[in-house]
Amino acid sequence: MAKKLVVIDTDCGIDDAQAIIMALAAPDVQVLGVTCVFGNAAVDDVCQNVLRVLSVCEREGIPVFRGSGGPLVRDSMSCTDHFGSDGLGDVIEDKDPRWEEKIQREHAANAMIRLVCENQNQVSLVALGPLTNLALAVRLDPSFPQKLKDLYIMGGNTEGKGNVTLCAEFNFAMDPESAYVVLEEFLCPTYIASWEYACRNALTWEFFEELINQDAPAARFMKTITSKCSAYSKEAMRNKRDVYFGPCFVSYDAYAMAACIDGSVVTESVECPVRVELQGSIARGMMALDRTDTLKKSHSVIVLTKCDVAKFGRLLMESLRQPCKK
Ligand SMILES: [Ca+2]
Repeated sequence: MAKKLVVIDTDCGIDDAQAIIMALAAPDVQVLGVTCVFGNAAVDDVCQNVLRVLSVCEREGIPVFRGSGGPLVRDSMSCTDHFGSDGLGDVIEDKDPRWEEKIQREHAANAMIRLVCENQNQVSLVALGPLTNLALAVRLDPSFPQKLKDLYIMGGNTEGKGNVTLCAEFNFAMDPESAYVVLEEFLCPTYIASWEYACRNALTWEFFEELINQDAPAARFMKTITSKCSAYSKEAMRNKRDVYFGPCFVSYDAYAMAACIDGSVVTESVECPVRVELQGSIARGMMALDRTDTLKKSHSVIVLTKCDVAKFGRLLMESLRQPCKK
């Protein structure tokens, strides 16, 4: 059987690392490239984080591309340091001084377009960070979205609950204009793993302990990068997620990746048009679901709502037993 072709766009924080590792572990998935964008960390740190993840899984042959270092229009919001200032928990000391030589010269947006043109209607694009590179790609090549097989996005929210601002989710809040452009102009089949989808299908902290204590390099890597990170400290849980959903372990980006790798992980979804708020004083970056067709949009997206948590957990658990032979 032909492998599923995937391009991953990432702002590589800890949950991105988990999602990338999940893609690398999937036997029927071929990752054509990883494109980097600012978000959880500055884009140069993101590039280094991706190289690190590929190295842990012994998959250094996958090309890595540097993309946008900031949002399209307004100034960057200050980073929240959710996963430490370097995005991977501020624990990695042996940084590779020659990392820049390992990054491809082609810009992420150009690389995306090329990889998709070379494999028209066969590539799934999985977007795990702010959507800036995707917005740039559709401006460079307006036919880019129609050449995609499908698009999976971790981002946005469905209940008006925000995690960085009152009403907006991190990836969309970091670059609302790009999120707007992508949700208006990418007319390919689009699947959205929102913040609430991830939180409502959370795993337990007991599961997390079992996950990171497996005897394999990728699991040990995950244990290291989560070791000093407040986002993985059960005691320090006073964030918006815990206020809304109670204590739980949520590997946000892995939900979008799992949906791409194995569609049967998603057990319920809602199909409707969506739009990103750009003007609101407390809701800028919020995704609105138009279930009554008020906006008269011609394009609907698939908003994921329920997940087979046991199946998702198995995918995550097995993925950390890497490197493995494919
Ligand atoms: Ca991310």
